[in-house]
Amino acid sequence: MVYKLVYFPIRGRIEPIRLLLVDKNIPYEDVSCSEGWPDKWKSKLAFGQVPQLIDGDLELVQSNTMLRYLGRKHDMYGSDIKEGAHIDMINDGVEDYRLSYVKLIYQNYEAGKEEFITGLPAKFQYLENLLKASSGSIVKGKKTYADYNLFDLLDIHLVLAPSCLDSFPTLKAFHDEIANRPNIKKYRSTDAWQKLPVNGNGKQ
Ligand code: 0HH
Repeated sequence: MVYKLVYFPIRGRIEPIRLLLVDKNIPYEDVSCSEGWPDKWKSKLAFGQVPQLIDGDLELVQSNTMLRYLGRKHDMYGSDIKEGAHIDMINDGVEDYRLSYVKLIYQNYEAGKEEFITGLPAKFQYLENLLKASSGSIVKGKKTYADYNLFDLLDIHLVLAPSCLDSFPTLKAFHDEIANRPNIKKYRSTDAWQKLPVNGNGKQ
């Protein structure tokens, strides 16, 4: 059964899920909901929102639930409950930072961009410290579902502020390693991916 990913044709909240599947060579199909949104879709979605992951008879929404489901299913959730909790903790931190980014992009881009960028080092220092403590990974020697979410978070911030990782060597090495993994590199080098908007309102 091939996973179906229902979302708008943007990177947005589904990109970490796409990256996980691409890296692991797990087939999936993108299903665009932009045709007929909201009438055709909204009432069928558990919270009236996308992204949605369809795995046979399972229909999941909430992007972080989808990531954790794939993490459990494809062995990217650590090897015991303590590692699992550590992975969740970092993923929840990534979600907090993603929410600030989404708020900037959709509600305050022009007025807030400069101040937002000035505040990035204080946030990124926490992530730098966390990764440094595990030899540059979320869990030493293992890929986790949260790796793709953290990678995407760093990646969208690099689009916003290209020098934002310059003083964070561990985060920069983490980003470079994932960007250069063969399947991910190939996926991100396609014309289709390069043209895919980061967000739904044209701001990035
Ligand atoms: N907590 C949820 C999660 O993590 C949040 C989901 C969410 O905000 O999954 N979904 C939004 C779409 S993501 C949604 O369904 C933001 C992208 C907006 C793109 C719009 C148009 C793109 C056109 C190319 N929003 C619709 C709604 O709430 O009615």
